[in-house]
Amino acid sequence: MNTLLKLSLNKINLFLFFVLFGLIATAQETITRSEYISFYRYIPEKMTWNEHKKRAAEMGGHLACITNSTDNEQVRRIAGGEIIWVGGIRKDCGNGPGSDYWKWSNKKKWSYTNWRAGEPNNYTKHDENRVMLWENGEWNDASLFHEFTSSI
Ligand SMILES: [Ca+2]
Repeated sequence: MNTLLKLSLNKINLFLFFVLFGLIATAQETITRSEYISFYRYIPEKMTWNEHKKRAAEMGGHLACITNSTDNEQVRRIAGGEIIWVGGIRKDCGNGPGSDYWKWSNKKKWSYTNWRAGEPNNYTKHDENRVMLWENGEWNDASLFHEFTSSI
């Protein structure tokens, strides 16, 4: 094989390598990006938190677990002005706004909050153990026995 042909083949190989590398990188980026896009569905029936959790599981999903302001706004918008249950659960009897006291029902990281001023207040002491969104998207801790709509 002459040198010129060898050089051309090397260039083609190098070119193919980068094309393949590019395709893999693009595919990985698509997968990574899709993890950040959440789709929510509004459940208009007014039920307790546990009833909504059960319904979500039957539909193959979870109550909405909100980890950024975009998701919070999306959930608020599809609720159309209704108070709505989301997947926030108080870990134990203590009270505070952060991950020491709260977790998401689908085990997502507790990394974002939108508590209304003065919340969570555990108003009825050891009873306000779930998270609901007010009409404006602010959060409140409330008793799981209240009947609201939900988003999954
Ligand atoms: Ca409260």
